Amino acid sequence: MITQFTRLDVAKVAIAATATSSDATRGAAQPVRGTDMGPEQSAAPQFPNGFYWGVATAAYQIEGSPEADGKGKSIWDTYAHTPGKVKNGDTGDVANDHYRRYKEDVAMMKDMGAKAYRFSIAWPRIFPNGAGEANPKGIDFYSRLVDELLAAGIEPFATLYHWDLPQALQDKYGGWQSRETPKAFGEYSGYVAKNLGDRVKHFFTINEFHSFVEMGHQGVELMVQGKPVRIELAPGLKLEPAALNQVRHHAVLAHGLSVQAIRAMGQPDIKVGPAEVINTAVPVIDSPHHTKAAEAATRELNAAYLGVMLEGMYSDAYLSRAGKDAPKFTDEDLRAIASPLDFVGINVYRPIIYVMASDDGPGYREVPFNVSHPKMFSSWHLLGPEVLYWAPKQLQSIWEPKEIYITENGCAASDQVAADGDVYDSDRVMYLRNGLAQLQRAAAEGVRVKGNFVWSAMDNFEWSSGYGTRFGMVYVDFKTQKRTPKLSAAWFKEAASRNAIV
Ligand code: PNW
Repeated sequence: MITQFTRLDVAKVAIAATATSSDATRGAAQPVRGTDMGPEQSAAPQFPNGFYWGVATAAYQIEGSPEADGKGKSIWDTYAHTPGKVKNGDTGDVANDHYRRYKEDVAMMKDMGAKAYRFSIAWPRIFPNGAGEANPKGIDFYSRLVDELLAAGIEPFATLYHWDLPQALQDKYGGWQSRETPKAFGEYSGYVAKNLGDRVKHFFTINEFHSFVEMGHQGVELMVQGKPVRIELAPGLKLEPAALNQVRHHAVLAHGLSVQAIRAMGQPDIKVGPAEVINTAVPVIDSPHHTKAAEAATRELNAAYLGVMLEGMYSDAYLSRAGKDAPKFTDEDLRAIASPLDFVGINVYRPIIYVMASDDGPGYREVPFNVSHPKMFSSWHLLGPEVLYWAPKQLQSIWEPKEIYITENGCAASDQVAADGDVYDSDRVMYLRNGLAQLQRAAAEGVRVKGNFVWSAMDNFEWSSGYGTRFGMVYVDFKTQKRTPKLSAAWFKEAASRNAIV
């Protein structure tokens, strides 16, 4: 009990010290706060100077205007309009009407204290048929958005593929089943870099390889609190193992060709990397024995995506698991896939598995989630804030990327506008505070994390779950398009302004 009281007292002092030092120390180099507390009780340092406190969205989830200015159809236009695919028959036809309200949305992000914005570019706005003739009105929209962001002092980070494949490529080639799609993606990437690269200095190639490949081409089933949860995304295929492995390979090949095209066509100071949902094995016990085992597990869990991108080869374990269904590839493919990167972006929502060291098998074994393990509001979202420590820590230790971005983290909540007009998303504040404190711990230990993007800047179209699953720090009334910042937006603003959580 005595230890508990002491910790509580220390925490109170730390909070008081943080409050008084916030304005004075903003931007200063790693100040030591609360020096009167004694050496072993001093507060954790801030995030590094210039840390990007960002927010994220994706084109199909917010833009609406599916036919404006010559846009072609994407596989999400088709999928959402297929009866039974999306909850309540919701579609992205209007979404947040961001295509027309982008100025208002940029102003809102500025008000929240966001220093960076990760948005995605809709490929079928730029190439309505996936390849061939570009549509200048498509790139104009993103050019205006980028100008608006820069004028607001918000750094633009653009994702080239956030799942809205041109329908023409699906129809003509079977989409990601063909090598034509990575080739077309390379050309599209080069075109965008050439046209926006004078102002956009950070590009992410592809968002969540693992999600759109597995959930879009087979469907994924997870056990959460003892119940099965099935997730599907467009195009909603159910491929055989060999075809699925080939889609995986084409996805990483597209990334590699995109990196090469950006280097060839864009300005030399452009930085580029992927934005992958890293499958993180979290050690249940914090001893070197178990943490090493967890690292080995994480490396293997990501073999088909981050592994091949960062090592230039598929792991033996992956290839032997795949057996006769292994992907077909050339050495040249591997060289392209492993093109040197400036950073690695990772989306981090939850631990994928907990592990312990083991003398059997690969040196680790999975520890099952207890049925009572807490979760957040969306069906798949088991809670484990420490994953925001382990994911970047393991990423750095296994593959040593130059820089790391957390390209997404956040949670859904049952948000409602209260009688007084505010939205009290206490669970989201809890989630962000605990997760980002873990990220701060990683940064304090020398993990080269340069920024974090909260998913999401505002409520939006949550894929197959539709509009009922709200991930925003800003509430959106989808009938009136009114935006209302939630409690979490106020929390974010405060944390961003002092560049620290604790
Ligand atoms: C990401 N999981 O998807 C996407 O990048 C976003 O577009 C999406 O809105 C956001 O996270 C929230 O879902 C995920 O099952 C989908 O662990 C599924 C999982 C994680 C992320």
